[in-house]
Amino acid sequence: MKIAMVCYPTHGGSGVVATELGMCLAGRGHDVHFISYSAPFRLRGFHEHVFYHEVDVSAYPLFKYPPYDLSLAAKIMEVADDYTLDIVHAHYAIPHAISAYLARQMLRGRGPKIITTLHGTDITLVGKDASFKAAVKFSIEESDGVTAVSRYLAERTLREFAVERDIRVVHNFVDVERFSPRAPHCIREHFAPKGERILMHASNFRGVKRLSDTVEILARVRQKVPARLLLVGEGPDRQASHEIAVKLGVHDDVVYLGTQDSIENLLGCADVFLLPSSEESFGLAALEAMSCGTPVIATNIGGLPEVVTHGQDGFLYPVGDVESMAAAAIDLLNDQEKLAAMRQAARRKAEDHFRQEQIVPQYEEYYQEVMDRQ
Ligand code: GMT
Repeated sequence: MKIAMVCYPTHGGSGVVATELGMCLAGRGHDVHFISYSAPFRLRGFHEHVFYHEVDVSAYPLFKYPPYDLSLAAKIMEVADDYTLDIVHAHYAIPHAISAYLARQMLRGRGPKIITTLHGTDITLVGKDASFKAAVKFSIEESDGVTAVSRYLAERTLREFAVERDIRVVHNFVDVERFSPRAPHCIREHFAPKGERILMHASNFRGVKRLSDTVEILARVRQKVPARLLLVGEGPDRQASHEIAVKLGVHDDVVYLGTQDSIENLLGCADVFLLPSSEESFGLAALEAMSCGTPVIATNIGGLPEVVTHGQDGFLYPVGDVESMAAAAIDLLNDQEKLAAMRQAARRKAEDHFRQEQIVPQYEEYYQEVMDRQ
């Protein structure tokens, strides 16, 4: 098949899933065309069957806000025409699904099928904004196929957007060879020179991630076990988390690593991965940690219970319950046998339920199903 992946190129879950999916499909012989405003960060090196088309945004002085959506629609149309695309796969409803719809209208029925994958905040946060809601609903209704990354997200979309259509659940996935306990990992001593235990969190440091809770957890853990917190990423809540670390007197043990392209080399270094989010449609970072054999302590919200099984491969607690999260971490860090068993269970979960070889064919089948429909 000839497939376009329309996605955000930055360090965000939807862009990561789109890129990994595209590379895997290319490895299976499909032609994959990435369309974005810059090359997706995980698209490293040369890959056979992979093409990249950059969207140029006009800087004409009349535009206070350059119309990216229109430039994107024009680029999708051009690529669809030049390469006779079968599928345009839009990752994230805003604006990708809407631009894909416009491109198809401009092609006047000659166009490819449009499949939209809902990732989370396009529905749970941004999509609920009054200025976007009608457009998001419209793009979902007008797509030829719609997938969601968890049952939770599919159900919430149907309920909150009052759409009556099938939404196929295709869970996120991981390359278990690359994200592996056996992958070349960072040197623990570099981050924990006195043999401290390592807590880790990775995200875009936005409000929903509750970054400060990770610092609160560290402060409680450190009262019982020497530990350090490695924070991977960048975003608006970085400064607030630093201020809390200073207030709690743990700032020397909070290490900001910035955004990292090869997080697979860091995750296995951690003893525990923290994801105390208030919204999480799936939690790809948690899955990648589990694949590296790192148990997850997270919140019992959104799609996280579809990824983490409480007490088996991690722990889930209510949003803001930093006491319980810290107690679970302390218990685990003090019990080597339990930690080792949980590490194995986390890895097994990734291998048995979320390996890319198992999930990517679900997308291929769905593409075919949508193409076969009149
Ligand atoms: O986590 C984010 O805020 C980024 C966001 C995105 O779309 O880039 O992530 C969402 O999509 C990921 C990939 O499907 C999911 O694993 C994340 O759970 C989801 N984030 C939220 O729901 C907050």
